Amino acid sequence: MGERLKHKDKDQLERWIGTGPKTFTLLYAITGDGCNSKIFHEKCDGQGPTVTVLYNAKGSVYGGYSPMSWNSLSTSYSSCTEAFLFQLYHDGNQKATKFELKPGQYHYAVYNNPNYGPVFGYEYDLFTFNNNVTRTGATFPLNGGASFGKSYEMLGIGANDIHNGNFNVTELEVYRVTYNENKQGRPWREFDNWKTKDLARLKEDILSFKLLPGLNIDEARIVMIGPVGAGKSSFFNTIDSIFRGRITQRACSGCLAQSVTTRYIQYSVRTESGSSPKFILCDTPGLEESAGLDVDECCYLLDGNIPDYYLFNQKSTISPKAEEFGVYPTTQGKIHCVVFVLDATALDAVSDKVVEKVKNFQRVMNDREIPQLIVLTKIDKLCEDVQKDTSYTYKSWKVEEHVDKASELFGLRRSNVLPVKNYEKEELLDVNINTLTLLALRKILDLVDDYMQNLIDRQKFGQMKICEKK
Ligand SMILES: Nc1nc2c(ncn2[C@@H]2O[C@H](COP(=O)(O)OP(=O)(O)O)[C@@H](O)[C@H]2O)c(=O)[nH]1
Ligand SMILES: [Mg+2]
Repeated sequence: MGERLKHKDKDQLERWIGTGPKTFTLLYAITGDGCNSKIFHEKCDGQGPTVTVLYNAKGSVYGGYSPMSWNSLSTSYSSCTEAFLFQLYHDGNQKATKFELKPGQYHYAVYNNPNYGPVFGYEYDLFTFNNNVTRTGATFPLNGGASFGKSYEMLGIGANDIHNGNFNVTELEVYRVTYNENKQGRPWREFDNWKTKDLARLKEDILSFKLLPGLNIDEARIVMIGPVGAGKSSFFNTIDSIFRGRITQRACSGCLAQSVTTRYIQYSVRTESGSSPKFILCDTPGLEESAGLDVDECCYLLDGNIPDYYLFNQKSTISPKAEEFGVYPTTQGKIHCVVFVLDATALDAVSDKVVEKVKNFQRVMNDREIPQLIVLTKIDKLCEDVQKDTSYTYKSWKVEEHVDKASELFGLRRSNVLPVKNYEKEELLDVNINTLTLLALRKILDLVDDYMQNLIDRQKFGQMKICEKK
């Protein structure tokens, strides 16, 4: 039986219930078990706290939480203060709202009747179904009813804004909710080593990164592309700070409307002891609808034709005839990995034209088999828990939601979307910020390694002539 309730929805319910980490076990689903009160009671009676969730074809999701077991012993109300109704989505849009019991209505929290499905509130705020409901096509026209607002405080939200004005559902699920002391908000991405010693290991991993022999490439060249103010310069500064052991500000960062970075600048990183990890980060001017790189410039950049510290001219594109144009780019000078840097709080503001521009860039990147990832910045602004403690990142459903969104926007794998929190106001380094950043960097270097292996194969099978410097 497939669960329809998403991970982040469970997290939201867990927070509303508010008594610690929970496990949700699916007990009953009408699509698999049938919409039948006898079956509902067989599966759900005596199971302790449960959550009932209704889904309709319009993408609305709502329901109720009962801290008490369902029973079919008699027809009676059960009394409590902690039951609540909720909505999670309306018309497919997230709308997380909790509707609590009104004072004086605690005796009518839930209603048990052997012939009814789950019922909440006095005659009845939410009455799912009576006896048996047969499926009509993909939906179940529930024969109960919703008179929201009798026992539960609906905060001015009308029934239409919860169930779209009808009671047809595509699914109704009941989950048992149990306390799970081993679970501290299940992460959506696995990683539990947020300790200083693990950070040291991560740093070692990155410092020991070497390019495959046989390619004559000493350093991986990673280019950052993204809108003005996305945090490209800050991402470099954050990485640089980690290796230097103090907050550095080598790349000029700020919040001017026009791009602070107007040059193509390549940065290498130096550790406290003076060694350098084997990568170079390349900063580019901000990507805008009518400014920043165009597709030709993007190709020149990828192919290593654009020299370091080149000042981009908004009015004209660099030409192969230009004096500074690198005519014999080496494999070393080419770009080996592209990182799109996006502000997590501004994903909706990325215009269709910018997305189209990026899609065109991706075409030329794919032609060259260059791996692409997204670094998603400013996640501290998305979620208070992350702001307080960056190690909460992989548990935050808000971050997860924005990772999903960014992955869809540019059509890249979810696992290649790397949430980060850059140094901006901090004066001191933080283990968790460092760990999250280095996890992102390690992933980037993993993809560089894959790319290099492909280069070796191209060389081996003679598909691509690796261009060497004269
Ligand atoms: N809160 C927060 N602010 C950030 C973060 N990354 C960058 N910023 C701020 O966003 C602004 C723009 O950053 P910048 O690196 O100059 O963006 P760029 O134009 O892409 O190079 C600066 O004021 C940064 O301090 C982040 O992760 N969290
Ligand atoms: Mg910049």
